[in-house]
Amino acid sequence: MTLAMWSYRLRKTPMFALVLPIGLLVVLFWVFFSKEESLLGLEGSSIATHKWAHENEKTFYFPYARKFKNAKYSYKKKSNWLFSDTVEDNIPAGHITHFDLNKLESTANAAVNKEQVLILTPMQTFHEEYWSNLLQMTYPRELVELGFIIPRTKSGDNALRKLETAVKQVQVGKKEQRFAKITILRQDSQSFDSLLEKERHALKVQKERRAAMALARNELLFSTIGPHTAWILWMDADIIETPPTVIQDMTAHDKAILAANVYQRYEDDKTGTKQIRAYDFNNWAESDIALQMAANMADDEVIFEGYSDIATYRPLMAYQYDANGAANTETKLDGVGGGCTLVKAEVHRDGAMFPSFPFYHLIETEGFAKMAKRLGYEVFGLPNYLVYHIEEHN
Ligand SMILES: Nc1nc2c(ncn2[C@@H]2O[C@H](COP(=O)(O)OP(=O)(O)O)[C@@H](O)[C@H]2O)c(=O)[nH]1
Ligand SMILES: [Mg+2]
Repeated sequence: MTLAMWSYRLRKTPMFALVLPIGLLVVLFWVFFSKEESLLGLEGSSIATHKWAHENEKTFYFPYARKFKNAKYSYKKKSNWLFSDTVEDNIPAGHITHFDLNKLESTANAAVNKEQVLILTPMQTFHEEYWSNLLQMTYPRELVELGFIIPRTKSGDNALRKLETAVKQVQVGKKEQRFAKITILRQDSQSFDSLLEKERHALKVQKERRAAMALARNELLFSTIGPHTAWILWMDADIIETPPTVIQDMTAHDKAILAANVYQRYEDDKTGTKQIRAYDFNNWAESDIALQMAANMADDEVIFEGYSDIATYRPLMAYQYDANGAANTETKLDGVGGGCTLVKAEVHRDGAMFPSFPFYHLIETEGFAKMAKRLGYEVFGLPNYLVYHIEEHN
């Protein structure tokens, strides 16, 4: 149709002159403000509020729908005849994602601010109680990702099978019950097949075992942390009881690193009554004696906490529990365990990891706390906030 014919039609049918611009406005509104799944695969968010990487480059960008449907990515920038500074950027959905880490926050109001939490668990044994405890947590599941690393051992094979069954049940269930993402890794580094509690706690196997655990934790961390991760909750596979609000409660403290106090329920043999006892001795504050011991040690020697052979006189959080004290009491720590420890993702992103080698005579989670401190972060614990380790009968 020629231009002359267009103008003739417009003059003849004034309704057409009205309908055309309104139709155009409706289409524009639909493209920019539609809340439906957008053409760009930005599920649930409108293109209008999406921030494009090039916006910082001050170029004009117009996402033309048909191009995005059969998009090809090209690094070649083309200019446009209409807008001389236009950059045609053909990005297929999900091909390139950009995040502004300055805007990623880990705050005291994590759930309200929709902060994403990654729960990381090295898992040698799958305990039903661990899984049901995880499922009773009330932090919104769409904000929770899970990561597991399982050793290449017989017990690992067994754990993997059970974990996969449990995962499948939740992830094919109701959409709003699903976790945002679940990653299961098979360990690449050395692992130890199940040792009995007293065997694995024997001092002589500690260095090797903790070094292997450090590697497993690092493999897990570096394979699962995403640019959207705000918090990481380290939770061992044998932690079977936490308050349902554990993530909300712990994030509310707004600490770089925060450890819960790991206890154990048991039945007293003599009285037959149910009791609780301290379990994790890796949450401690530094003592002058331990520092002096470290100063006299050879470079590759490691101090382990909780062994009478090495009397460090470090104040242990495990013994600071006060049944009548406030659950939100905080205490400063220098070493932490991995039982139930919340970490702001920026701490790991800045480079704090689990040394598999003696780092200031510390290793694994205790070495991690030291490394975070060297990076300028503070480490805290909650002596009156209890979570429970499974009771092993051996
Ligand atoms: N990936 C992996 N996880 C392990 C290995 N050994 C233990 N774990 C897991 O690491 C966590 C801590 O180990 P655990 O033996 O319970 O240590 P303890 O509680 O300090 O005695 C638990 O979640 C275990 O299931 C291993 O060799 N590889
Ligand atoms: Mg354990």
